[in-house]
Amino acid sequence: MSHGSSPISPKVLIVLGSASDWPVMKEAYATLTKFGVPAEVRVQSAHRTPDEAVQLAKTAAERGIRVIIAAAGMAAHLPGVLASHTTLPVLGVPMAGGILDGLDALLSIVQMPPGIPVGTLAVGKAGAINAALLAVEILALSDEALRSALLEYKARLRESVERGNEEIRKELGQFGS
Ligand code: RP5
Repeated sequence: MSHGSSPISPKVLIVLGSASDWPVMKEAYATLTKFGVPAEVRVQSAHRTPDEAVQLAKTAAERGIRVIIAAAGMAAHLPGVLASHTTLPVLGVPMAGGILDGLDALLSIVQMPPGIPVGTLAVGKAGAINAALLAVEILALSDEALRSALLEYKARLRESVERGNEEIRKELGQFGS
């Protein structure tokens, strides 16, 4: 699966261990799109298509990719395998499902041996969104416009908390600071 037919070369590569991860991981793609960051989506499995997954990691940097986001569930080896074949930062997103409902994937992704880091995010949708935001933050280190967009995003988050605070306190008849 490849998304974004624009001629702009993708800066972030999102790799899914299975097409079944897409309903959750499209949140990452949507978040990157909001920041105008071109992203490519591929389905490659560390277990079912190991050669293709390795090839994807080995060629990512030369294609202009700056950050890899990898999502996998169960015995989630994909982020670690990709990380072992590239010097690009790899952000791992554990997928829920199976009898351990994501705890298996979380531990598989987070417990990397020293030498091969994988930045591990939360299980599921929160992790998908945060992986994209972290990728934007990494890209923003050398992109002033992206940094401004992140500052605006945080200001909007603050406003939404303030709105919630006011609504609940108004409902309870609690006024003042
Ligand atoms: C993992 O196994 C995938 O990342 C997915 O989360 C999980 C189940 O895959 P399917 O059986 O739905 O293809 O490799």
